[in-house]
Amino acid sequence: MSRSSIIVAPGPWDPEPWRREFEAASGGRPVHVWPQDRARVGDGPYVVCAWKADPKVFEEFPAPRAVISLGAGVDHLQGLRTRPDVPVVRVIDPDLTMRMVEYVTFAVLYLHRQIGPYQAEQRRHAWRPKIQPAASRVRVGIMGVGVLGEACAKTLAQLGFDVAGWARTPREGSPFPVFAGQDGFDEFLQRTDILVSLLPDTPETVGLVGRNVFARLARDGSLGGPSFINAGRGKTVVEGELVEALRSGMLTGAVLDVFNTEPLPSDSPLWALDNVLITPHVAADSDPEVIVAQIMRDVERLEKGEPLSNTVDMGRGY
Ligand code: NDP
Ligand code: OXD
Repeated sequence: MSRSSIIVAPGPWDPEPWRREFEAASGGRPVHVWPQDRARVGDGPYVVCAWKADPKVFEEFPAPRAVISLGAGVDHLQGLRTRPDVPVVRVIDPDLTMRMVEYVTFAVLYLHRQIGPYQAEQRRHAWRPKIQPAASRVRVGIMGVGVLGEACAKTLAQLGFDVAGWARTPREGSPFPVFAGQDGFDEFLQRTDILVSLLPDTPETVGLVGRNVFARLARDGSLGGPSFINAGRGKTVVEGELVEALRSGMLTGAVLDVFNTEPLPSDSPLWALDNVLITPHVAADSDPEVIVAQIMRDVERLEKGEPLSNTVDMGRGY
């Protein structure tokens, strides 16, 4: 098969590092950054490598050989759900996975070691030791134990936390318990002190996490109440109900990286809550220096007619 041009549409990200890495790794294939290079794009086959790009890119390039997400999530490619003819590929990379493991481990330890309250006491010059339970007495429940959730679960289990996962489909042979579907949801929530969401944004998960979920978390835990970490997708959470749960004490705290609207609007009540730590969607960034090499291997596979590495079932949504 003939070689493909590479159309790079990195949306809100700085395009220059992507241009640089693609040009260095493309083996002479033409690289066009969209929309900046619009005028230079010629005819011939192409792949589109995109991140939260304006959907207009697919009006201008309606017949890509493949679409490659520059990140792990593919919710930004929802428009392709009706295009089963176009293979969609996502990033699975140890660098990105480790970044998420770092973030989730940090967030769990932040809540477990009660760092938020200690920071508030430091500001008041107050020396007030709290009871500090061992990790083995803290039950962490991870919603979404795919590539990222499973890696986080294994690291947290190594640190001694009592970890379980929740997934869409049952699985066997997991080193930690995995509850599945609506049938396993109650039992999973009732044994969870720190709830971590690494769910993708799909038609099934939108608005899944709200009052109804927070109310079912364990109240008999060693940390005095349940808490929440979201590094998956903001749209899986009913944000008004999250705010209410954090104000009422239904949740003792939260560490949040993703939101209904990003950037988080300056008038969001979340900013002002003392028991919330906010980061601006940085849990696991895509590093062009490592991701582009993986993408180019897939482009070569495509051109040789070989199966692509990490294709996504867009009908399922992840
Ligand atoms: P995967 O596709 O590998 O795993 C998704 C997991 O979610 C699977 O365990 C899947 O279940 C589960 N799941 C999906 N739908 C449901 C459902 N309806 N009910 C219960 N479980 C469900 O994704 P990754 O682990 O690689 O990434 C997860 C998400 O993390 C990404 O989609 C992205 O949104 C987000 N992300 C955020 C980043 C950040 O910086 N904040 C960076 C990278 C990713 P099953 O195992 O049964 O298929
Ligand atoms: C991703 C992200 O999905 O950064 O990769 O959110």
